Formats: sequence, structure tokens, C-alpha cells
Amino acid sequence: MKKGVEQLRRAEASRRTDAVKRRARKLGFDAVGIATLEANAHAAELDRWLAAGYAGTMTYLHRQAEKRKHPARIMPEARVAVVTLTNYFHGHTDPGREPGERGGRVAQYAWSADYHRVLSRRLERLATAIREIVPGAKSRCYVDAGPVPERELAQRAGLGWVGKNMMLIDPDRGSFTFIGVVLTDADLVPDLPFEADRCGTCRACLDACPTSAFVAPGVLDAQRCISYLTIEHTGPFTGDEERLVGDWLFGCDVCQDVCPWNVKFARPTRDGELHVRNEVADPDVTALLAGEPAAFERRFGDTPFERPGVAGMRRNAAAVLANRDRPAP
Ligand code: B12
Ligand code: SF4
Ligand code: SF4
Repeated sequence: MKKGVEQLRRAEASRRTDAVKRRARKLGFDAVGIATLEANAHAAELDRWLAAGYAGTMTYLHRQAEKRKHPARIMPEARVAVVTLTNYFHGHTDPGREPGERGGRVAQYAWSADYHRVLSRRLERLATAIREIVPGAKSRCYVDAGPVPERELAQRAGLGWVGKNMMLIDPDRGSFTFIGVVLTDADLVPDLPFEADRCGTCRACLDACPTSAFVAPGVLDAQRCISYLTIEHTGPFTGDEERLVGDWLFGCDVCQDVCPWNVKFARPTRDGELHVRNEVADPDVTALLAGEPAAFERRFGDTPFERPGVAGMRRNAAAVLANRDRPAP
């Protein structure tokens, strides 16, 4: 009798899981999987990474470590994470391309409206869909915020592996994807983790990084990473830091551009909410340097440039201009 009840529960959970995944795709997510919330299998890597000081001034990563190591503690009633990928790739850039007359380079993930806003709205719609499919279900949505180990959960949800460049790589799409997570107490069936490591003997990302930021495969010293320096680092640059950013005004794509999984499988997104906005994809660096806070807010207030803000973007613009005038080493 008990076995029959359990079989019915599983069949119902499986039906609901399929329905949630269908709704996620309809809402515009490119891939979706379900992850368990057991303790992080790579907690020791996170501890070592933090202890080595690789987080730089991102002190929030130290504060959030316990929850990252035990994702079940983030929302104690949650049973699973619904993990989504959204492709933001806009096309291969010519690796030899000089940055435009107007300025420095901007990482592709920032070429449109701020993804935190776009995906937060979409994830909230997914949470509503979960409530319709599983009446009374409680959920919480996360994208690049909060103590959620997003790459770990994506790997566990079967969506891809963590490459030597630390990116979550989807074998069908590459790594130019955003990860979004809904923690929920709904009874859904977890996927099998993506166990394979498809990097093999390749090390293109490690060799191409312009600042040698990888201290070992899969271990990034964020303090040397251009993405960290131009987005997360607070305060002025030292002379060395200024030189490290080169011609990157915001973020960096090099360790993804060279990855064969992106070269072969990344396809331009057709996401209507992620269309390219020229003022962020190819901004006027000189104007940024001179910009007033009110004008900056009007122009970039709903874009990823808001994270470093007017002071951070002025610092970045000054570095790009200084590096442009520097004689080649
Ligand atoms: C802090 C942070 C950064 C920092 C530090 C980056 C880093 N490599 O740790 C900086 C500012 C440098 C950064 C840069 C970028 N970031 Co960032 N970042 C984050 C954030 C907020 C936390 C990551 C973190 O905890 N890092 C500490 C390390 C130790 O943890 P981890 O990266 O999660 O790694 C874990 C797993 O990899 C696992 N692990 C380790 N070894 C192995 C081996 C195997 C086999 C497996 C399965 C797992 C595994 O253990 C680690 C610890 O749990 C996440 C969002 C989030 N909440 O997770 C976004 C996030 C990782 N960033 C993202 C992006 C897009 C970027 C950039 C591409 C932006 C850009 N173009 O400039 C670059 C890429 C740089 C790079 N090569 O990593 C995306 C990545 C999407 C994806 N497909 O992987 C995320 C998930 C945000 C999002 N929601 O989409 N980022
Ligand atoms: S984002 Fe750029 S600087 Fe950072 S690790 Fe990748 S290639 Fe190096
Ligand atoms: S460039 Fe090569 S080593 Fe680096 S993540 Fe891609 S496949 Fe892995």
C-alpha cells in the first residue's frame, strides 16, 4: 500500500517537473535543470580560494561562505533549485579587432540592459508558474546576488561542467550564459549532475588570459582579473592595476573567446530583452571620463555600468586612455 502511494507521489512529481521545465523554456530560458541542495561538493576549494586572498575586496564572499557551502541553509524549507541558463552571446568578435575610435572594450554580457533586472523579472514569472503548477509552493529567486553557489548548482542540475576558466560550460551553447536560480519547496525531481569534464588537455583559456590571472586550472586570482578590477574593485588603481586592464573598459571576455566550446557552439541570442545597446557596447570613453553624475545616471542607470558607478567608470576610462598612450612593451 505504502509503495503504491510513493509511486503515485513520484509520478506526480515527475509530471510537475516536466510542466515547470516547459514553462521555463516558454518564458525564454534557454536551458533548465533541477539541482539537489545537499552540501557543496567543492566547499574545500572555496575555503582554499578565500584563504589565499583571491577574492580581493569582495568581502561579501567571505560573509556568504557558510551558505555557499550549504545551500540548503539559504532557504531552510527549500527542497530543490530550479537552475536556468540564458544565452547572451552576440556574435564572435574579431580577436585582432582594435577597440573602436570611441573607446575601450566592453564584455559581451554587458552589451544590453542590466541582466539582473531582465532575469529577476523572468525568474519571478517562473516562480509564479511553479505556484500554479504546485499550488502553495514557496520560492525565492536569485541571479548573481545572494549566497547562492550558482555554477555548482548548474553543474549539479546537469547543465554543464565547470571549465578550467571556472565558467559553467553547456556542451550545446558554450559559456556565454547567465545562470538564474529559483529555490523552491515544491516536490520536483532532480536531474543527474553533469559528471564529465570536457576540457581534456586543452588549456587555451589559461594561456590566453592577458594578466595571467589563473594560478592553476580552475583557480583564478580575482585580484589580477580585469573583470574584477573594472567592475568589483573599489577605489583607485595602482600603476600595476592600471596597466593590467589594458584596453578593457568594463569586464573581459578573453578566456571565453578562445574556448573551443564557444568557438564551435555559441550562437547569437535572439532574446528580445537582451538586444545590443550601442552606448554600452561601444561607449565614448572620453565622454565617460568627463561625464557628470546626473548625465551618467540618465544614460547608464539601467545598465551594468551602474555597478562601478560614475566614479568607477571614470577610473576605468582614465586607465584605458592612459594605456592607449603608453608605448607598447
Ligand atoms: C564573485 C564573482 C566573480 C568574481 C570572481 C570570479 C570567480 N571565478 O570566482 C569576478 C569579478 C572576477 C567575476 C568575473 C566574471 N564573472 Co562572475 N560571479 C561571481 C559570483 C558573484 C560568485 C562566484 C564565486 O563564488 N566565486 C568563488 C569561486 C571559488 O566559486 P565559484 O566560481 O562558484 O566556483 C565554484 C565551482 O566552480 C566549484 N568547483 C571548483 N572546481 C570544480 C570542479 C568541478 C568539476 C565542479 C563541478 C565544480 C568545481 O567550486 C567552486 C566553489 O564552490 C557569481 C554568482 C554566484 N552567486 O555564484 C558570478 C558569476 C560566476 N559570474 C559570471 C560571469 C558572466 C562573469 C564574467 C564572464 C563577466 C565578464 N565577462 O567580465 C567573468 C568571468 C571570469 C572567470 N573566468 O571566472 C556568471 C557565470 C556564468 C557561467 N556560465 O559560468 C555568474 C554565475 C553570474 C550569473 N548569475 O550569471 N565574477
Ligand atoms: S576575464 Fe580576462 S582577465 Fe579575467 S581570467 Fe578571464 S581572461 Fe583573465
Ligand atoms: S579553453 Fe579549453 S581548458 Fe579552457 S575552459 Fe575552454 S575547453 Fe576548458
